[in-house]
Amino acid sequence: MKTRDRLRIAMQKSGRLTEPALELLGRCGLTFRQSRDKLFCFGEGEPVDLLLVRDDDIPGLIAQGVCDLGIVGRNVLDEFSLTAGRDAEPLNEWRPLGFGRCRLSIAVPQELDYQQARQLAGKRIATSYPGLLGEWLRTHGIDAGVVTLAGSVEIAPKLGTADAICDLVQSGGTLVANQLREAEVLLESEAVLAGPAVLPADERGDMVELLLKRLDGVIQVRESRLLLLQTSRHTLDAVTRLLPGGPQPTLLAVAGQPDQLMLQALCAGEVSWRQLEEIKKAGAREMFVLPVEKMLA
Ligand code: PRT
Ligand code: ZN
Repeated sequence: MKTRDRLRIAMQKSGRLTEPALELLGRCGLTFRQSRDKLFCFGEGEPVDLLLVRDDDIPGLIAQGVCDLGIVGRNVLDEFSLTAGRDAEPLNEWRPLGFGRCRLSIAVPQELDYQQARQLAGKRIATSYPGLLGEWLRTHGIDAGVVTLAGSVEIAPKLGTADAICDLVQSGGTLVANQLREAEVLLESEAVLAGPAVLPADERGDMVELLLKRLDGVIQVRESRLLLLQTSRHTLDAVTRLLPGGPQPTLLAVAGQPDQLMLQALCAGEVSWRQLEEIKKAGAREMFVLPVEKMLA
């Protein structure tokens, strides 16, 4: 087979991951001309094209070598790896991408007094993730029935086709609406950049390396926050101890107030209201949390 000289990335055609994936690729300098049938998008700047498909098809397309990379939920990638069979090309999660967060959980009817996993023994659990559920049941030594359904898993207990379900949960609203309660979390998921465990040894491999570097820069900046606050000198230690991880803060004098300092710290992740309230209690005031747009160390 003739090798391609352009990199091909598979992503979801229309769904939860579509917009954030396109946005992320855009930030990495990849823009696309959308073709009419919308299956194939030609990359404009870099030699990178997109294939727009159903998310479930993405791991298989990579394993077959039709695409070099894919943007897909960890839940779909891991399920493929567990069920594809030994002959399939092994896939790797190259980067977590920080969107499409959800968890794969077992949920039980609210009226069940659920205390521990052993109570699932002998029950029928409906799921679209038989690989991941089967593996979890095996590692926990639980003998339960797995009922594989393609969709509408959450109504199975009401229909009497299962006693519990194993499905993706985000806000938990779907579970509540179906009188179900989350009992066990099997997998924390988010969108990931998936690819073969061994990258192609030609220009496409170089392009993947370049893309990974750009992604790292984009992800690092996206999660960084600049924290600005004022504190008096005698509360400085207490305030500094509570700062979320990152390099040493910068201290600036405040004009006309010799006891006051302005503190500036780059934080590696989101700063929550709780954290801010704790820092304030330690003596900080005038606090600002700013997003970081670009960073060049
Ligand atoms: O057509 P195609 O097959 O491509 O799309 P799809 O319908 O299979 O996928 P889509 O767009 O629904 O989800 C794509 C990916 O988004 C999933 O594989 C997950 O990795 C991720 N994701 C994040 C979610 C959710 N959050 C989510 N909440 N996928 C599905 N859900 C569903 C879940 O199945 C349940 O029905 O939303 C419901 C639960 O949501 P809450 O908020 O009520 O808990
Ligand atoms: Zn799907």
